Amino acid sequence: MQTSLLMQLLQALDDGQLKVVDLTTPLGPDTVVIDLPPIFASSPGVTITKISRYDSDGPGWYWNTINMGEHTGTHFDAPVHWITGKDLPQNTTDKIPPRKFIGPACVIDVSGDVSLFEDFLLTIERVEAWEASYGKVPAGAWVLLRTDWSKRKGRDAFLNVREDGAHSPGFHRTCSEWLAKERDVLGVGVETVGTDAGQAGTFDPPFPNHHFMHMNGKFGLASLVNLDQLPPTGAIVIAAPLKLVDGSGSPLRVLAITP
Ligand code: 23J
Ligand code: MN
Repeated sequence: MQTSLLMQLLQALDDGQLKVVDLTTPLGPDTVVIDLPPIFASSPGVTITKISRYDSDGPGWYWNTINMGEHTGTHFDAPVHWITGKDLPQNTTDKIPPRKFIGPACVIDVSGDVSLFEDFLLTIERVEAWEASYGKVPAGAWVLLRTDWSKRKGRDAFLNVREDGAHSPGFHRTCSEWLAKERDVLGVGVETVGTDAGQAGTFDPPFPNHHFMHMNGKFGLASLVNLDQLPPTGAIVIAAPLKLVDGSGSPLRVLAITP
């Protein structure tokens, strides 16, 4: 019997031909938030306070109030987040067309390089080498940078801040601009706290990945986990931010469906 595409998808999930991989880190008081230089305002950590828990404040129900910055934990960066994207159409979390919340994943594994050099930056040449093996990055894809950075446990190891600032991998400015313009990606996703390298505040322009991605209407995903469970190609990513009115981003659940 002919079943619909969507019913075939569910059947494949049930029989194990496809699986769901959770690319999201737990969101709670221990979630590590970016540490900008003290001259800039900082984003607060996560606080969760009880409204009631089957008690006199609500005898039959449990619920909490949550407080955090938009860019906390596994989160989405909208184009309006950066000044270069501030005047683009449909640049906020409530206005992005929902079709853009799902796309194919191109996973570039640079974990070996990063284990040797914390400040590793992805270059155009490196993506072209990946393309020689796996094919051209298609328009509308998420480029996910697998660094294994999410395996670093604890705030100090994860942020890796020294006297001269944070040290963590990212993208060379030319690569960010090329992925946005020449490959027309949906955006980039990373395992680090933000989509720019730790030292990117010192680059020209500062934070070049944010600068070029958001200038071109592209998105970011930060603090992803489990990228080591994805194939280089063949998975799809579902990343739908909260529909915050005028939002610059939001925490979200990021799911991959993999063969
Ligand atoms: C503000 C300023 C610099 C950076 C960031 C935010 C992020 O990484 C972010 O979460 O978008 S680098
Ligand atoms: Mn962000």
